[in-house]
Amino acid sequence: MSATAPVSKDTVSKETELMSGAEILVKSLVDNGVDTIFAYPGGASMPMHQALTKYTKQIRTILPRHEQGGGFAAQGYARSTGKPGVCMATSGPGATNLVTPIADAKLDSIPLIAITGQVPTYVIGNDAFQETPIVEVCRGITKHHYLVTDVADLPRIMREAFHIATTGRPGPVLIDMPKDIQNTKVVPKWDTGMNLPGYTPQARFAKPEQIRQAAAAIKLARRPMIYAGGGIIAAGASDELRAFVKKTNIPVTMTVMGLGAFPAEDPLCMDMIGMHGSVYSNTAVDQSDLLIALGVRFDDRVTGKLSEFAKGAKIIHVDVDPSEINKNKPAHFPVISDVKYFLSELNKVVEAPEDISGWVSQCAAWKKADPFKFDTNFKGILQQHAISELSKLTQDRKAYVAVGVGQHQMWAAQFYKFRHPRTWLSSSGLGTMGFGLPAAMGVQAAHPDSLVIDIDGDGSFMMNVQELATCVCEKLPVKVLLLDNLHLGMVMQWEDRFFKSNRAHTYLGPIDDPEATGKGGGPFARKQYPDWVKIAEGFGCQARCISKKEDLTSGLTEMINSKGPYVLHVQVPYQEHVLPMIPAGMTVKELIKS
Ligand SMILES: Cc1ncc(C[n+]2csc(CCOP(=O)(O)OP(=O)(O)O)c2C)c(N)n1
Ligand SMILES: [Mg+2]
Repeated sequence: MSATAPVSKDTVSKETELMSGAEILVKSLVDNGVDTIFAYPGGASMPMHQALTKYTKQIRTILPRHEQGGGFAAQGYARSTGKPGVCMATSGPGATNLVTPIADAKLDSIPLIAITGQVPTYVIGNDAFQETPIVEVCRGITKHHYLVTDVADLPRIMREAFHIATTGRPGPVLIDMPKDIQNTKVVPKWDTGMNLPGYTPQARFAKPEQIRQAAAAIKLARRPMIYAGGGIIAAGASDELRAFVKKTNIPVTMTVMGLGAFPAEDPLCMDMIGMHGSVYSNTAVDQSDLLIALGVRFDDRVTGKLSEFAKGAKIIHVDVDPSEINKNKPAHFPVISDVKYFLSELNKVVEAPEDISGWVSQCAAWKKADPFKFDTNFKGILQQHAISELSKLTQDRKAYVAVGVGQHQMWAAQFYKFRHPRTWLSSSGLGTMGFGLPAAMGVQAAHPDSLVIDIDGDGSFMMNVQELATCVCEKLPVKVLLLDNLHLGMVMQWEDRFFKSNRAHTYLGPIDDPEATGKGGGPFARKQYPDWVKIAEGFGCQARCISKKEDLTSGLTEMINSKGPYVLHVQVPYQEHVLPMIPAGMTVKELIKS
């Protein structure tokens, strides 16, 4: 996205023509390359919807069934393409329904443009009908925000919004559009520049001296590890990372946001790190003497007890956001830089460490000793089994996988083999249940011919199940692998581990069932609730329910090959725990394996 986006040649209006604020906004979207918007209308945003109908050739407007769904769909679009995702809502309740996707985009550094209708400027502050001060509400969860009070500012604001959302560390930008501004007509001045003093992300490139120092530290390392995060994906630096590993032979672990940055099948891939990461990645980082941290933020779900994390290692920390450096863990080699630039410069000079063959074989031995595993003798279908089978069945194509939040999310991270950046979509920082289906919908809108799968939990799926209607009506053939354990599994796991299995509102069936208080017994929940096949079919979606092991492959194959949206409801047990696990705030020494 260029900072000085050119004025579109394909204009609906002439340059001298009067345009309303709403039309200026929509034309700015077109000029910034937007081809899809997820927008739910209301009184305060109707002019913008009317304007959208003038640009149907350039922009597809998708009507989600809930603004939160629209916000996550826009994120799905953004996460899978790298381009900004755009969503729109009316004032008041429409706007507040976007708060969660905005907060989510902030924590995962996703470029999102959120547009809200607002009551007219002359009643702002009056508690007018459907008024919420959405800029105030979102102040702490946006990268930047605008309340537009003069229509003449709009071309500049739109240019700035796209620039800010997509440069440096990406993030959400909110544009609040009062209704009178939408309706005011002016002859827009398109060639205005931006006015962003102090915002200079373009200046963030490693200095030659820093590249030399990093190369020298790598040459001397005996037990180096690469710790790669979402920054690699955001910067489009996956190829550079692969080239770096090829040159240096250093093992790689990834954060949950980094999955896909490095191919799972590579022998040097140590898979995911952190609370539910692999035993071998956590062990290797613990034992390393040089930690090359690329586009990561030393999140507590990765580090556990900070003072013990990578205690014996010197740390090279590269991040485009200066506020990340030394935030959680002091770096010996702090580098404020675009990570793609850093790696491509480093790759020109870096040499492999002098002798790490012993270390590399040690890492391989750790990997062999403690793989992610599950009970293959289990009579029914285990979540892990369903996911690894799906992974096998889709490995020859570039499938996209979105998830909800909970056990199924962590198992997907562990058992689905990701090879390509931007194919894994997880609400990682905010951990928002309900993310999976709408995110998958947004991916499908961006990649109409691709296989897009939402691996979901029953609790998470319920939170945005209404988006099945969008999938059906907008012809977005998303597949849902619904791993139904009739529980809020991840919370139940913590009950089992830390609260003596005392069930406290983690059962998703009727409260008079013994299972509601943990007295059910048996691996499966006794009653099924709700009837997911009926729900899916009610939306006009194909669906099937399976519970037997022998039906797994045929069920998955039918789902994958179906033409339209499809829900494969899989009944799974609820006793299963996500392992390994390093309890919050602890260290690899306290890692639970069984
Ligand atoms: C919006 C929201 N509310 C609550 C939580 C807390 N939470 C985390 S995981 C989880 C359970 C998720 O259940 P489900 O989607 O069925 O997945 P499972 O763990 O059973 O695989 C809950 C309640 C959350 N992450 N997000
Ligand atoms: Mg569940």
